[in-house]
Order: sequence, then structure tokens, then C-alpha cells
Amino acid sequence: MSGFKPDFLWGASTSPHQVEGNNVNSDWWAREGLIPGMQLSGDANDSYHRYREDMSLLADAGLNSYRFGIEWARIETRPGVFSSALLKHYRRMIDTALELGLKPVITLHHFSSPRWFADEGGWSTPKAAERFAEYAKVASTILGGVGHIVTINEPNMLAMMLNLEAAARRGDLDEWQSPTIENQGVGQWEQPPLPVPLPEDGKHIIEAHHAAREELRQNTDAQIGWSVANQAFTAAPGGEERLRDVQWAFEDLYLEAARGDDFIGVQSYTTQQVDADGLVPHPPHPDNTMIGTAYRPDALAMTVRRAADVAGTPVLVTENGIATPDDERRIAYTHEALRALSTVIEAGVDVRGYLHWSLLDNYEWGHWEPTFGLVAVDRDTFERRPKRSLGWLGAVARSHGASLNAPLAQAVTQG
Ligand code: IFM
Repeated sequence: MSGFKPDFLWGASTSPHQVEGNNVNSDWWAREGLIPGMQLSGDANDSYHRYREDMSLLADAGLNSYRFGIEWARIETRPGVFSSALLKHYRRMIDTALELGLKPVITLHHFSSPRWFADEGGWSTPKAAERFAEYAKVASTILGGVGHIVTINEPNMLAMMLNLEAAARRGDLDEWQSPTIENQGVGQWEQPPLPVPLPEDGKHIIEAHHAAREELRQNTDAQIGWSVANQAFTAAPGGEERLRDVQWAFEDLYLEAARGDDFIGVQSYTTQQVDADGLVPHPPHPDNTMIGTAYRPDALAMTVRRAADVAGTPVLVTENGIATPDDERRIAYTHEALRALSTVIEAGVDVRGYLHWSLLDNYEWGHWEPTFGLVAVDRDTFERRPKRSLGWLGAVARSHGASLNAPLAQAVTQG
């Protein structure tokens, strides 16, 4: 595989709420106690304290980048009140990554917000952009030496959650386990697909991204972008017209908002069919992942091509992975996804890096069962147990993708 340049970023991603533990000042922490059936994040992976160990695992395996987030709910404890101790904490994390040879990719917002922000209306009020930009401005004081900043993770999922939250407030959330796509299908194979976000729910999120981009451009040298959940939509017979509407509301609105950014973050896991009635529920199948989605490693190449086309920017794959208890399957999935990605690069698409989701088996927004990690974590002792896939991905990185030429069977046994 010759497509990967020597400065290509090879790494893995996490998010604060999913790995740090005890994110008590966040809206997500509050929500976990309210929705029946949701498991609690609790101590999560205790990465708040164990980040050096996490980063060392990545670096020792041969990877050169780590995407992690800084947590707004910890940094801005009340409107306009910023914790300098917490800012220093995240600066130490950035310094640790740099010291270990990992290029940090920093996310400013990954689903969780300060409770006070949610209480004043969160992303549904015009104030959101100003609030987020102020946080981005203060955060920029610790972001020196960071090459890539993701302002908002999966703005399209965030917009969709606004919808579900409104349903929860009305008391008619029964059909959903919890308000994220991530939980779709865990043990509920017949669950319908999540609703398409309403374009108006994305409005203030898009404004916030643009306002934060301005602040970050003035105060840092980083490349600025955001990361969109890309669905690799396809039309079932008769669904062609509906496909265009769904694609626009779910994806293109957010990809178009990235025009003028320095990169578009692509997050891709599977594909989704659309027919004349809308999103088609994915049927139960032995090949399905732990969250009930189809096994589709080809989704990555499809989404990277499309995102580059619509956004018109270089691409950084900020998430790609599979929820599976079987690590050989994880290697097989990633092997196929990366081989196809290389073909896309060879065809001329400017792809700057590949960050696997996830470094750790972490808190999957209401559930602990789906395991996406390259590293397992004991929930009581917090012991990290690297899986074979971590060594395998590290070897791919060290060879600049050349090891992807080896047959899959060899990849699986040598990982
Ligand atoms: O765990 C999530 C992540 O927080 C956002 N993108 C999808 C992942 C897997 O569901």
C-alpha cells in the first residue's frame, strides 16, 4: 500500500466523558441517572489519572498520534468561570503526548457539555455560539503545539440528540434506550433507526463551530475542523429521491459547513439504506456488530470520498472501528477498511491520517457492553490489557501501510 505518506497520522481516539471518569459537572452525568436502562459512566477508565499509561501504550505500539478531548464541563465550571488547574491538567496531557512522540488531535466538545450550559438551553439557543466561542478562546491558551483541533464531535448526532431530548421531556422516549445512535441495537436487533436530525437543530451548532474557528485561528497555529458522523447512505429500490433529502439533513448540511475549514473529520462505521419511507431498519444478521449495525468495512472509503467532495477540504479520519468481542474480527475489519482507504488516497483524495475508534474499551453512552477498543480495561482495577489489534495497527503504522499488502490471515496471526 503506497498511498500513505511518511507524515500520515496513525493513531486512536477517545473522548473525555467516555474514558476519564466522574465527569460530574456535565449534562451527560446528570442524564445517566434519569433514563431507565442506562448504565452509569462512574469511574469510566479512570483515564483522568491514567492518561500517561494510555498514551504510552499507543506510542510503544508504534503509533504517532492520539485524539483526545478536553472537557468543557470541567474547565468552565460556571458561565465565565474557568479553572486554571484544569486547563493546566489538559496542558500536561498535551505535553505528555508530545513527549511520547504522539501528535495530539484535540477535541473541544464530544457530546458532553457543562450542566449550566444545558440548563440555559444548550445548543438550542442563539447564545450557544457565543458561549462555545468564549470557551474555545480560553482553551486556545493551552493549545500551543497542537496540530489539529476538532471543534465539535459529530454535530449531526448532537442535533439529533436535541430532538430526542425534546421527546424525553414530553415523556415519549420509550422506544429509545438512550439518546444516541451509539446504543442503537444493543440487544435490541429490531430497534428502528434513529430519526434524521432537523436542520433547525443544527443551526446554532454550526454557528458555534464557525465562531470557535475564528477564535482558534486567531490564537493558535493548529488546523481547525470538525468531525461528522458519516453514514454511507445508499438507496434501496425506489429510495433515490428520499436519499437526497436524508443525505442533506443528516450529513451534507454539516459537511458544507466545513467549507473553509482546514480539514474535515470523517467518522465512519457502517452503511445505512434509505427507501421511499426513510431510513430502513437493518435486519438481524449473524455478521452484525455488537450494536446491531452491518459489518461494512467498505463504508470508510465511501464516506471519505464523499466528505472530501462535499466539504472540499483534506480529510482526517477521526474515527473508524467496530464493536466486537472478537479481536481477530477487529483486525480483519480494519485491514479491509485501510486497504480501501489506501486506494482512495491513490486516486487523489488528500487524507491526512487514520485515528481508530477507540484506544480503550470505554463507556459507550449508556452501555459498557459494546467493545470498540484496541485495549481492554478491567473496570475494577483499571488494568489495561492491550489486544492483538493494537500491535497490529502499530505495525501497519511503522510500515507506513506496507504491511497491509500481507494477506489477511497473516495479519491476524502476526498482530
Ligand atoms: O463512542 C462513539 C463516539 O463517542 C462517537 N462516534 C461513534 C462512537 C461509537 O459509537
